[in-house]
Amino acid sequence: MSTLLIPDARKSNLERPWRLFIDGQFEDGGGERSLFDPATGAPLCKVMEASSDQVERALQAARRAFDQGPWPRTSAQQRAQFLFRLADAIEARAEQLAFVETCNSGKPLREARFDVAESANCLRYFAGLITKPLGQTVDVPAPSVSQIVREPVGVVAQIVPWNYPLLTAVWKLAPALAAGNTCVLKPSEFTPLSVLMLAEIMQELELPAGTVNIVNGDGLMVGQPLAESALVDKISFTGSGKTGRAVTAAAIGSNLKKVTLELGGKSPMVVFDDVDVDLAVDWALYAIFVHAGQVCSAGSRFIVNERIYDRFVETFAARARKIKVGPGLDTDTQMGPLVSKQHLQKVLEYIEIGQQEGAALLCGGDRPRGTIYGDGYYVNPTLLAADKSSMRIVQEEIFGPVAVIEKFSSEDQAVALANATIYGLAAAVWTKDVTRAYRVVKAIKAGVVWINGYHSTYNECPFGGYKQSGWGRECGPWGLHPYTEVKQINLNLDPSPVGWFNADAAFNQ
Ligand code: TXE
Repeated sequence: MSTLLIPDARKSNLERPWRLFIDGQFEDGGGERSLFDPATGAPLCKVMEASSDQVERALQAARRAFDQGPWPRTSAQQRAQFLFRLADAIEARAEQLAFVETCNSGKPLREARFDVAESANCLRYFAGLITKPLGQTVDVPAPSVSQIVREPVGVVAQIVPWNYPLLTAVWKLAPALAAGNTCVLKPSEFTPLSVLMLAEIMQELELPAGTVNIVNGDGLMVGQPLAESALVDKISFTGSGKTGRAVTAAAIGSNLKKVTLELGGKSPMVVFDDVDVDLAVDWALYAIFVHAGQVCSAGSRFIVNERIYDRFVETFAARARKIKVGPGLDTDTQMGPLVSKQHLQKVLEYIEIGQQEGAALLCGGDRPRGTIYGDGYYVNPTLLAADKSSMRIVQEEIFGPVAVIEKFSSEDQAVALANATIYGLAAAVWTKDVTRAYRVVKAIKAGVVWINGYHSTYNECPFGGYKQSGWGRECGPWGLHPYTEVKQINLNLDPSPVGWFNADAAFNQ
């Protein structure tokens, strides 16, 4: 198998220097990394990566741009206009962006197209939001009045992962820019391409120099210095719990910069026995196999009532076996490869661990065979039956096309199983009984709970986790506020002598 899957005419989108974006200019990096096509395992392109000096220069540029540059001093309306133009420009280049996203991350083209469209929507949402009232006045004792305003935090560092390279970046850049901050963003070392294209668009639209800087590279060389830097006022991170802890420790150990974390999950889908089983299975397949399970909110634990358990398993396994696994650029593909060879190894290891722990393999567990797959990083849709919630495959985030299924007999047991991990990002409840649905929703500790659905996320609504799934929320006003500092401005309308030494008078001020 070869890179022929990537049509020659479109290869030019990939075969060019991928550089760093610092202080409004693209520049060569201090090092270089080879990227591989997840669909074939063949070399894709090379990307330049930042040296320590370049990371420092990017931080200095963002600092200068915040302290002296025009962006934080523009009106909300001007910032909104830029974000609207950026959204239009993304849409004008949607096909190129989606193509590059698929080549780099492996996700099916239609999923990449969705991500690009959502990125434009997200920019428009925050463009609209920032021009709406954000402040308040508070009725404090006369003769003064307090006004509460929100100001940008300052320099924001943003570290994003490889599963939604463009969309997670835009989820962070859109509110940060709307609020008037300046940014240094580190894409994942595996998937920097679409974000670099975004930087090209920002440059064409003449975003003031230093407002957004993109530094490619790995976690230790580039990510850690961002978390440690005293030039940074806030850091927003999406990735694993382990790295999230390292980022937080660095923030605490340096200048106590503000921290927002989105750290993935092990999200349950609870299915009661009054549902249409075929329909519930349809959604369960979507919950786990979209983007091959590499989704922080993936429905990776099915908790199913014992009365419909066998039928659920049978239907799920039969349909999972029919999912068309293949290269993302093939429009028939329903599920693409995993992002990298390292990640493929991790997912295969978990399938092995599960069986060693005593889980029954109900479907998948292997890799698809055939010339079309080359050395691509594919795993077939997999379902494992777990009988103990202490199993590692129940507790740990696998982040691949691997779900576990557990059985329950009572509502209390279903809730206990749903809550029995360290995570609390998302959950779903499937039942026709609306009273029961709300009862269970209230009992589940998760940042988003879908009733008779899965995966719907909205730019307007908060996304983030309870427990060890993170700190804070993204999207909606909840996603904008962490990019602001709150300031109370108190105006004394009648400054008479303070009367500090006269207890009664002071009390009446
Ligand atoms: O994540 P990391 P990895 C989970 C998922 C996956 C596992 C490991 O279970 O299998 O994490 O993936 C940067 N200081 N999620 O190793 O390390 C890194 O370069 C600062 C869930 O890829 O968390 C990348 O840009 N930054 C998740 C980003 O952190 C550091 C999405 C994420 O990488 C750093 C991805 C350091 N010391 C993985 N080390 C989700 N929440 O959706 C690494 N990085």
